[in-house]
Amino acid sequence: MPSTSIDHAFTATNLTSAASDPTFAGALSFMRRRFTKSLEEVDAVVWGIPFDAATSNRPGTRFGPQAIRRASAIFDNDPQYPFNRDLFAEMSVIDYGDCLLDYGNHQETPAAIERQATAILDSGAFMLTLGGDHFITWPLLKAHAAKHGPLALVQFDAHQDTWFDDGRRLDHGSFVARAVRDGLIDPDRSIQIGIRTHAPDDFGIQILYGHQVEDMSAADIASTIISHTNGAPAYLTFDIDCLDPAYAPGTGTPVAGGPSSAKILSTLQRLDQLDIRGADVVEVSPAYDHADITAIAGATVAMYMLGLHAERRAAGR
Ligand SMILES: [Mn+2]
Repeated sequence: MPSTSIDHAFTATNLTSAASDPTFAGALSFMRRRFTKSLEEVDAVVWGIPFDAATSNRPGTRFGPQAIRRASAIFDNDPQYPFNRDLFAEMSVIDYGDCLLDYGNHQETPAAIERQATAILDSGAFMLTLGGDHFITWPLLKAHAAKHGPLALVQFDAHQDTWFDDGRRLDHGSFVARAVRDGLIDPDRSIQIGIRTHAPDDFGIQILYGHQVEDMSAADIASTIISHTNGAPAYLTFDIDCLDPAYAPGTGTPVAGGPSSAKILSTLQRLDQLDIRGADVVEVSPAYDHADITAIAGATVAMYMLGLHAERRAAGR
């Protein structure tokens, strides 16, 4: 189809309807959603948190939101596979731009993220966050838990992120420890998928290790997630290093032996019964990427998260 408009991110006249910008041109918001700070009449918000100062190994995820937005241009005006619908036919989704942070004052970062996330959630919108390193999920969980109570954490990751935390350090490897300590998540209803490292604590969270995921079908993984969360309000966090480095080389702490993007996307597709109250995609680090492999994977995971939300809305859930 020839394009009938361009720069949908700022020329769109309403917040619904798919864009028809050429893949190679036009302003690069996430999936060409309108860039705006207005939260009126908004069903879902996509925004970026370009923060990587809590990274233990290779930095660079501050460029993640830009890379994911750019890669999302590949989703054109067609119905989005596998949902077979224009996700934006009835669901108004905006790109809120990025979280304002002071690079010289990182101790203020958690409060700044929590404050801006809370403002978004207060509008009633569903919030999808593009990271950034995995530290950002802690203040995001604080904002969500203030609204929904303790959440079932569904974490796709190569790492448990339960490392020691003294409450002051900024570490992308301890957000789960903090979330348990602060009562933001319910460990008994939480689950981690794709883990292939060891950390000192699991806090009773169920783990599907990499080798188990290798032996399981996507349907088995999804049904395990659904039964373990058992209808609880859930937060879905997707560390791109869950995927094998073959499918996501552009990340700071890659671990061999992970699942394919095909298997994990097939798993996500089956999570329509999960009561998702918020979601993020983190740890995309384009400096280590090749041919946008990782950015495309991250953008696709983010699109699936919106797709699951659109399915739930359409089903009246
Ligand atoms: Mn992580």
